[in-house]
Amino acid sequence: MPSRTVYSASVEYLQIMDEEGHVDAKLAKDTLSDEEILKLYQFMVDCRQLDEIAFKLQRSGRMGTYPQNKGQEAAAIGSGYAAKKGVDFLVPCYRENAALFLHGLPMHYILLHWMGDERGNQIPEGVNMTPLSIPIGTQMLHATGIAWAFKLKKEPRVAITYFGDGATSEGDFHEAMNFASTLQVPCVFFCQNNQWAISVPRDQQMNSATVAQKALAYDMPTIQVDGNDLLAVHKASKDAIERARQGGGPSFIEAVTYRLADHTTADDARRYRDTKEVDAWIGKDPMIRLRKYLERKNLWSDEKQKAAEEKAKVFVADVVKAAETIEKPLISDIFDYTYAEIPEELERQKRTMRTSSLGQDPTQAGLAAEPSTY
Ligand SMILES: Cc1ncc(C[n+]2csc(CCOP(=O)(O)OP(=O)(O)O)c2C)c(N)n1
Ligand SMILES: [Mg+2]
Repeated sequence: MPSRTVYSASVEYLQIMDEEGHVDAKLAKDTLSDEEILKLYQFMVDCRQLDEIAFKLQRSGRMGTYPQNKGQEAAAIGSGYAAKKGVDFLVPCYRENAALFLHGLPMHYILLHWMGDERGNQIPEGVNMTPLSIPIGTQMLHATGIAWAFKLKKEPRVAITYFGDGATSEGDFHEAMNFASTLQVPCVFFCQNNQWAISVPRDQQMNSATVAQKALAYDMPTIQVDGNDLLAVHKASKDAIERARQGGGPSFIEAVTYRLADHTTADDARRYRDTKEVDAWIGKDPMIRLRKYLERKNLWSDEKQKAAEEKAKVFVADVVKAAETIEKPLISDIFDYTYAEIPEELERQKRTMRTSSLGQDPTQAGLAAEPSTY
């Protein structure tokens, strides 16, 4: 019996704008207009400012912990902008803030989340996303389920889920991919390959040459893009999202990017990362190349940069104020938002939580209206 090849495949790599801001005109034709690039560049400046301020809030004791998004903005913005706001559904991890803001999450919600305030997770009505997922990988299964619901209800909507390179080493990833592919649901799997999973480099946790090739096992369209190239990310995302919307099933995108900061504020990456590697990636910063592109087209200048940064500072100061001046939560929230129907034992605890050591229960009457102290 002759041997034959029963399957073969390859993975395409897409870059449209290089590190110097030069663009491949043919590939750029169907992507973003200069007007959109200008708008998204200012947005990127705003998001980078928020990221830096969040870091400072943590360092000054005003926030619990925070994972910086620095360096990964093009991946979040290019993909988020390609999805339809109010229609499609984002299922995030924790390093794509900009995509969430594009889809209507008020910026101060992210600060509230990392300040430990649960209200940061109460996604407003009409904003289509799940809260940040801190357990690695669990959200990908949710995305498959949400997309399956869209398919069953015959709604032309797409779920797009975000996760890191490290998450693709989890069983949940493969289960989500297998179900999505078998059921042909409208889901886009967007991997931000930032080269590190805390202190574990990519090549120590997987033997695959690319992350994108993992999707081949599930017969999904897959692509590797320069994740610091806004245009490439946008094009790949738009193609995948529209294919899913037309009934073409799930797709996979590997955005090759880099975590320019520590894993979180609880980490010190200098202990395990070579500064030469970091320096090389600083040169590939998505903001730098966009700025070079805009300058070459005479659409940007030092003055405009200064004005953009000033604008971002004022804007972000208001975001911080919104987070820090929110009224304190009620103690009773802990009972009210844990169960749909509160069990009897907790009902009793709620009723008597202010009972004094003498067994009195003097303050229940005003409880609902009275703000707690932390
Ligand atoms: C199920 C689970 N296991 C372990 C962790 C601890 N943990 C937090 S972040 C992280 C690394 C994630 O790396 P990656 O998926 O590449 O995302 P990145 O942080 O690089 O964006 C790990 C192991 C966790 N949060 N959840
Ligand atoms: Mg990673």
